[in-house]
Amino acid sequence: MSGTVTEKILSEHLVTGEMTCGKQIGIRIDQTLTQDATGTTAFLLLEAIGVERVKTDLSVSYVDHNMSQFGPENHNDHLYLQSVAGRFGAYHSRPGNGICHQVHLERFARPGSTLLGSDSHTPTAGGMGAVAIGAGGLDVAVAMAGGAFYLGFPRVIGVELRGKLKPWVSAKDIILKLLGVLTTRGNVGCVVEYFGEGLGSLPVPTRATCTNMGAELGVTTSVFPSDEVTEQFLHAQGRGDQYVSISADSDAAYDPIVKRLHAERDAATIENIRSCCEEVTIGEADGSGMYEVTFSRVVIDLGTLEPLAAGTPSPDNISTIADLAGTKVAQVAIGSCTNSSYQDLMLVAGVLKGRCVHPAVELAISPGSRQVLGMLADNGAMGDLVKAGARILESSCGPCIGLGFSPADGTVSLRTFNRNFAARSGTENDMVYLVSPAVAVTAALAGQVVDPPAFARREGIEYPCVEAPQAFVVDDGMILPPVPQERAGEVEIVRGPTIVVPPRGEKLPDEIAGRVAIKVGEKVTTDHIMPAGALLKYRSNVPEYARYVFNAFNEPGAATFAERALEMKDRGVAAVIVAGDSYGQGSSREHAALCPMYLGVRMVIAKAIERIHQANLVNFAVLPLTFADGDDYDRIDPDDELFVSGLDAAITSAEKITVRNATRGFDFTCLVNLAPRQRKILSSGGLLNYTRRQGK
Ligand code: MIC
Ligand code: SF4
Repeated sequence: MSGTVTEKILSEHLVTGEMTCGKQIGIRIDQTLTQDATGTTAFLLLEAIGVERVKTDLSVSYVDHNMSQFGPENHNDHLYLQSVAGRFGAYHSRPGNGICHQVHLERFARPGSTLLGSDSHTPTAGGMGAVAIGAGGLDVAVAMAGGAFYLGFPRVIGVELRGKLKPWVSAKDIILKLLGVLTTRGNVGCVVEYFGEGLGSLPVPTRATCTNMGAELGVTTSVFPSDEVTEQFLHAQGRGDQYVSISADSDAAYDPIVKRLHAERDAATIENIRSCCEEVTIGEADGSGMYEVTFSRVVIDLGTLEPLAAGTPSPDNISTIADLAGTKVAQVAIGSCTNSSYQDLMLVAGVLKGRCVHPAVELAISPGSRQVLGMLADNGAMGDLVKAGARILESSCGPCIGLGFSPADGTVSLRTFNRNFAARSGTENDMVYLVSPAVAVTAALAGQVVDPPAFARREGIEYPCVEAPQAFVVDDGMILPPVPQERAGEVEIVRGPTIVVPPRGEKLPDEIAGRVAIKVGEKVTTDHIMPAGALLKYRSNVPEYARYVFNAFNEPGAATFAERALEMKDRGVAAVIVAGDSYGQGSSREHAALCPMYLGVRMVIAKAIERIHQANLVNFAVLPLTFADGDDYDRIDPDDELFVSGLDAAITSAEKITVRNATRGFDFTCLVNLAPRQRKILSSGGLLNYTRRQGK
């Protein structure tokens, strides 16, 4: 088939549906990945589905999130995951082997394949020419059981790269530039596809940084073509035989992009669009000052990019490093699945060699994988990092998910990560900037934000030109292969007492007499709904973890959201969540649906709900509705009684439903934005019930 890379891979994997924008398609999934924080639930649900063995070409269970092991919970999870992976025919990447996305890129990702992962940064493998999508654990369990994955056929946003990056400018600056153009909002149902002559100079890990952080755009995934650069990387990983070439045809058509933007509030975005998009048209402003801005593709001239940063609370809150120069920095963290590759850390080591971190700065470095760590140890770069005063953390998510290395009150932390949602670092009112390794390491030496090339000139630091290795050191000793089918029955699944079978969804009643249990504002992330950090250890125990739903909004001394919701549940009143735009942004964690469901939440009404979270709500039989008129959001208050009837029919086929606000005495219309299969899932009381009924 001719077309874009996205179209080619999707058409090869199509099992059902029509390849027309917005229409639901089902695709075959070649590979899955799970990580421990979502993986225990995914495997418990796989067990509940009732298959004997995973049916994908390859499934890998990684342990990389919950590694601090305060109390027995984390180790219980590890033992469960190792045993259940062995029994069900999945590979198991042991704690210490690295962050799932980095290891998957190195050892398993294949061009032209489909990968579904229970982590929102699964698109990292798009840097290798795979269609790699993040989803809830139950969707991944269904894929492991051989079921298709369903999605709306995407709009493909073309991003043309021209020219070559200057020294000290890198992948992070490309994706931050793109976040400044596309923002974190309004990209649901799209795929970002990179093309152009600029690709040739970007190694696979650089590409993977761009596709990884594409998750922050809210797109379904991001993808690069598979070319000689991909071939070289696969070859260096000892996997040259897995190379296939995939590129868009010269006549491939990318979809036009339409964004609704506010003339004043979004002035910077409009400026970015004007400066680097083609065929830009700006429509008439409506009564509320919103414009429709249309453009055909994004064009980024790599040679003109400057180092950038994204400040708390959103990855699209972009500034230039020139603007931030002089800002005092107390902490620098280099790592995460976004920027902890061999090349990233060799650059950092090259800058630090023979120098020492600024006395006002604490520097932590977490290598992305055991391969990266081992190679740095072998070639001496690790010695340079250690001698420079860097604190070497293990190869895991660590500070990226608020597990350790939280910054001090009132201080600035520079991180090479992908998310900077308020308090994600573990510190209230944190001031985190997401930056490239070059910006991070120069700030660690200077004690303040500096322009890397200018600082390097002043200090006599030569730009460390890091070549892509001809051969990575390959040692898969920490990846346990599946137990052969004939012996799988002998594997005992280890279930510590903190591994609790998750509750099931229940069919919605035809009528809901509910109450607004909470009303939240715009861009509420899954981190706000289900906090991670120190509470991440309760992931395998929904009743315990559910106590912390909406912890970020709980007031000291007042009843928590969980207490209020459970009290309503006891009285037979359904809890309703009312939310603003982009509700459920961020992670794939299905606990953000599962735990509220456990507390009695039956309905979410928002101005807009993000893709993965919307799917997770449906999977656990919570009804996601959106306001037909966003202004109705302002007419609802916490504790209002809401009444809705005729749900059976609405779920089966209606596009709209009327909700009565009994407290304020008015009716408002909500959109029932559900794909046909989602309607069936809701009618069955959730994806688990639906899948069992389908026999897979
Ligand atoms: C994240 O970066 O927020 C996480 C932690 O990796 C999540 C997954 C989870 O909540 O377990 C994600 O990105 O999906
Ligand atoms: Fe781990 Fe952070 Fe990557 Fe999530 S974003 S997988 S927490 S490193």
